Amino acid sequence: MNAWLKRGVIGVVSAWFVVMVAIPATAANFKKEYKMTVNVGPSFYWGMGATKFSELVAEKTQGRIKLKPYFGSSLLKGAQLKSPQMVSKGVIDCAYESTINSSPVIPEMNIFSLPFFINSFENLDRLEYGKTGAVLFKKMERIGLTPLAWAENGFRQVTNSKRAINTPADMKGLRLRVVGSPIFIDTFRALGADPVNMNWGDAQTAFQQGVVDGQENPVGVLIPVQIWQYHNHASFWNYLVDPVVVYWGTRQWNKFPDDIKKAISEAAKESARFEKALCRAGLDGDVSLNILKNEFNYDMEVPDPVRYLESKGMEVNFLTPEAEKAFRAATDSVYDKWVPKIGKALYETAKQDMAD
Ligand code: X2X
Repeated sequence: MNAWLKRGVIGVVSAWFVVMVAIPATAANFKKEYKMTVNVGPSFYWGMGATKFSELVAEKTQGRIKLKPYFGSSLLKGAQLKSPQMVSKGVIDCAYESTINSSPVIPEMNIFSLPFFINSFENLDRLEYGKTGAVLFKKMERIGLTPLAWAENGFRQVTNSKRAINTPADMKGLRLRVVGSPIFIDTFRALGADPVNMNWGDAQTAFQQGVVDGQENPVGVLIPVQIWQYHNHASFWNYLVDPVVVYWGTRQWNKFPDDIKKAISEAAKESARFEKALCRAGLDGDVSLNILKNEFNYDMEVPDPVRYLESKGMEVNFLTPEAEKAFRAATDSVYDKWVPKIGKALYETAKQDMAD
């Protein structure tokens, strides 16, 4: 090979090398669209958080990453409990999902579903940002998920068309739609109700047709779904809380260069702060309303969810401290069965986080 030709070959080879090395940082290597699964619709508070996340991802990556929310678990044909497996396998890239929907795969997530265990936003934050949250994120990492932020669905309240629920006796025989996570069936059976498992996608038809007497969900779901169309009683019993985690499939995540990882992580955290504030607005004094106004320039449409439900004709009641004790006592069997599944050590860690 003459010198001229040799130089040419070296030139081509080194140009190829530069392209190959530089490629992870170019758009060419990204998917046209990344898919995000969300169990609820876009008008639900948690759906609004997912939309905010995709907007922030576009903004913070200068349009290099397009993340599209697929609402109503449409990528899963409504099978909401399959989100962690599908993200872990890489069939879906990312999720903005309730911990309830990952609890069948990650039993430790049931720590949030122990009845009458975590009863305030302060306690929830202590868990999420304390040792408990760190353990849960480790569990997610072990099954190929990269957790990015804690968002929220909220404290779940029961609504029904029969009567106000003030004492455990009021639960007797109520046919209630619950999510298909087994701890819910155990809890409602322990309380004397007649729970039925149903995916959220089917639940709305069940409410319309009066197949069930009631259901349980936080205000960020009750208001968008206009629950007053079906139920006239709302019992605010804060019996358990439902966080949402923003997570990405690790195999896919690891293909991103560091600047993209950083941008997406920041977008997840910022959207989660917005979304948590939507879910807590009017339930934590002025704290969340001020976050929305001052940090996001957002005026909450429903600044007082309890009054709002009342204005729609619902009768809203709250439990007395004695009633709450009676409900907690009625669910002892749930603790006996579920604390070992969650892990006694994690249960103790959660108690410790709340005490600190
Ligand atoms: O199915 C439900 O009730 C919902 C929408 O709250 C969850 O996805 C856990």
